[in-house]
Amino acid sequence: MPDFSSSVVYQIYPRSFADTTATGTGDLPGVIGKLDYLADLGVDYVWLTPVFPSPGIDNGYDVADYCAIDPQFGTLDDLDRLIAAGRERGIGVILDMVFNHTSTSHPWFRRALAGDPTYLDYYHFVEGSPTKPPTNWQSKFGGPAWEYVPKLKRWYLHLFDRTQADLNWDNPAVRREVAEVVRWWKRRGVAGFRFDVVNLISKPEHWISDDSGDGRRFYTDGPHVHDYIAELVDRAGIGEDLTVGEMSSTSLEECVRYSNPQSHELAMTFNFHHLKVDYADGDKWAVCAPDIPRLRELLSTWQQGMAAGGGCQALFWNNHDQPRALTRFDTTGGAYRDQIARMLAVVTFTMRGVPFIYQGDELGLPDPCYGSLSDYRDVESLNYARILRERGMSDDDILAVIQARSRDNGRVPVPWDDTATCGFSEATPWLAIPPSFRQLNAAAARRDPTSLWHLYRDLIRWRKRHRVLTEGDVRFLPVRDADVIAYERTHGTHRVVVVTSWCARQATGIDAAEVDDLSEITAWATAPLAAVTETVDLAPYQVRVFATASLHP
Ligand code: TEU
Repeated sequence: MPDFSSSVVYQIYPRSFADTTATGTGDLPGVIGKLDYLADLGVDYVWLTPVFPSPGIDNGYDVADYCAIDPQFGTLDDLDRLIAAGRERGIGVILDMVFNHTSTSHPWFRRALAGDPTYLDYYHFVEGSPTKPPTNWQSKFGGPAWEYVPKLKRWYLHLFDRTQADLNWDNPAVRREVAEVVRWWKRRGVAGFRFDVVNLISKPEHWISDDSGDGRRFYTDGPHVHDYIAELVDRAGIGEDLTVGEMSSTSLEECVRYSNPQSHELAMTFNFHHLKVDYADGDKWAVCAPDIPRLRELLSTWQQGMAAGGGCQALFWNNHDQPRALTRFDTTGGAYRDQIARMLAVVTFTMRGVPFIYQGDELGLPDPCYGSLSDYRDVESLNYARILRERGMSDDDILAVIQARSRDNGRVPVPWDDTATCGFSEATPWLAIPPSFRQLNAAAARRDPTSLWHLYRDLIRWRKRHRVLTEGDVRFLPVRDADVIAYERTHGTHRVVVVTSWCARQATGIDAAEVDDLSEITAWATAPLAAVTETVDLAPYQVRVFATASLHP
């Protein structure tokens, strides 16, 4: 399996990227039109979240046809043109394959509903009484994970929305079908694949209720998941391509196995533990300040553990499901937005793994903080607003939770210029663009050589030039302050030390001895650099980078 550690992936949420048809939603020609922008930034791959025909209940993660393009995004011809235009610029296209479930509008599910036994066996249909679901499992979007179909006198499993029915991977026919879908896209020239919640595909042999949780312990990293993934990769012939599995509530040991080349499974994995350090008691809907010692422990455990086990991690702070990291790690309400954005960027490009940029990271987009619940669109947000209301929470408190947690935070259309709709669309955008985004537009960022955008561009180039950043060992360093995280990368005689502050006060970072053989890279400083005497000290949310002289940009 090739080593992807010097590659950089840029994630596009096409609906919110660029609209060429004045519909208010982005499309594939919009992506083609921005390829020069992406080539200039220096990325190697673009990952498109699903663009397949879909009723759109979960914005495309409810797929109704795996081998076509939803007309709202364009045509198959547009995708072919995107692949070709990307190739001319050295950019590969990664598609997002959602195989844990299909939309209930998918022909397979429709045939199942019509009672066809072949297709009933494509899903998890279980006979039973209308009042008693097979288990007490909960959907990840809230409410029970089972839906009753009176006509069939059966329940079907849906770990997400009720319109997203889980596929039965124990059925060999299902495994053949999905492998064939991947082969079909690969033949069209697709360079890689992201597999949505792929560690949930293997369900337990028996349906058992969970007396101590929501059921996830029974189906997360389930009994045959490694075999099924290895089989899929082999059959589809994608062992040499960039493959990344999205792993829900997983463990380090499992991710080592999914991504160690010897397992012949995936090139890398996403995990989310580092983005739950602001969940009170692990509850996404209970907001608390980020726990930085916990973040340090997680980053160090995963970075060092993946290295020790020969696994590979996707490095990311944002995606289409997450509130923007620069807002969630900011305890001051926006005062240090630029500093935090720069600090997160440096961390992304100096850790071990494969860096992923999510659209708008390079512009420093914050959460939009809409003023009303009616501004939010996401199915998960709307479900939870209802659930929180049923639990007796006040409207103001619900709005505050949704503002902090909604997946729409990451889905706001990209501001390309400072016009009323920010150059995203000539129509009203499907999700409102807050006026403040006008100042953060891409055109202005590219004109300003000191902008965050240029830092991203510099970091991409810098990482590609130095093996210490791609192949080097990683070790977390002892810190003098609970809100500091520091680590070193080493490769032969080369060494880089990164010291970061995650708080809005001055902090004492690490002992000066850790950097006494290195010199500081001053080009990316976000605040005056305190002299290094006994310790390396940090201004609010500052990042300081020290490196062997030959590594300086
Ligand atoms: O997300 C998986 C997933 O579980 C989440 O990130 C989810 O949004 C969060 O845990 C809820 O709190 C993937 C996709 O990225 C997401 O957009 C889809 O909605 C989901 O799978 C279902 O396909």
